[in-house]
Amino acid sequence: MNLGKFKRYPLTFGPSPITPLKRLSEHLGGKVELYAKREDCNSGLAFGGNKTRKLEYLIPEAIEGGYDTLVSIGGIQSNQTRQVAAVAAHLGMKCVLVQENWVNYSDAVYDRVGNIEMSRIMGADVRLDSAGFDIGIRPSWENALADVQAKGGKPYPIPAGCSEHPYGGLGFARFADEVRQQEEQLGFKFDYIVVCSVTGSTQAGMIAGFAVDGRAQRVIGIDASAKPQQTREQILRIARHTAELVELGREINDADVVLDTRFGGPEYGLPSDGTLQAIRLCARLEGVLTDPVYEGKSMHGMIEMVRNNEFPEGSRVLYAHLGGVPAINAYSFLFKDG
Ligand code: 5PA
Repeated sequence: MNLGKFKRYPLTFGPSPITPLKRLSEHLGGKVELYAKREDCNSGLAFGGNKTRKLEYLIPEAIEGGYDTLVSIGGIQSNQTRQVAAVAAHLGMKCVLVQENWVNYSDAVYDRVGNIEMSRIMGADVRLDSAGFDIGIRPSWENALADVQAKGGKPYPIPAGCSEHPYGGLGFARFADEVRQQEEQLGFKFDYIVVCSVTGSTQAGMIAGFAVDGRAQRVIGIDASAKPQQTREQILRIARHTAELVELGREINDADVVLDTRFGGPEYGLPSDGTLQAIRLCARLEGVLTDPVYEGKSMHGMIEMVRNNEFPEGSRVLYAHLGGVPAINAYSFLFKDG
């Protein structure tokens, strides 16, 4: 894999830590060892997360191209947009964020707290839009780009989750290299990697990156879009493209995409009872927080797979904790009793 030919602007602290989830592993019977790679604390820029790692490969183009405004899109409680706002502030760029109505949920202050609050504090121009959930290219975002241009600015387009960007998969291809280095220090290799998928470039990058040592199919995606067909197509397309970019030397095919669709419901952004139970279990056993939109769903998936003996005994499983915790503030009603 040739990642070295791409410029990377460091936005993270360095390799994100890998920590054992010891009490959770024991609670689930002790036959499988669970670990977490902490992308949720990978950066000092507004709590970081998976987008901060992806943005490291987009930002050189934005700087060198003389762009002055980062323009991105997500739901009202999008983590992507919060991370783009933080990076823009950090670099002294302007930021326009389109926040669509992706989630059928309205805590009293859903559009005031958590991610969107932080983006506003960091000076982003936040524009609410009533359109519903869709991970594709959106007219609202194209309008925002045109608007910046009409006002004399030079907008740098960053699509939902960075995913449709040609370099969107590179950050998580590099994640695989980082894991390999950490495995050398740990003295063992992980048998499975569990990751939450919605717009797809996190898992896609991992598939390309872990294909290097034959582990593409050991990347277990947990769908949190509740529209898994579109997510799956997007993962495959981005994984193929990323593999070409990094000169993997083999094609990525459909079988390389493992996407579990059991845990994404009832809808994008809404947790099931199982999601909420998984969030509480991990929080109470480990002091590690996950959110009801993304990471609680992949945590639920991993816990259920251990309970159902879907991982062979003795497996070491790496949960990629991709961030997202700021959104729990917008779901306070769900947690009013803990
Ligand atoms: C997100 C995405 P992908 O979109 O790369 O599949 O990643 C899914 C994911 N975990 C997993 C967290 C915490 C995430 O924030 N978030 C989006 C956002 O707008 O925040 C892109 C949807």
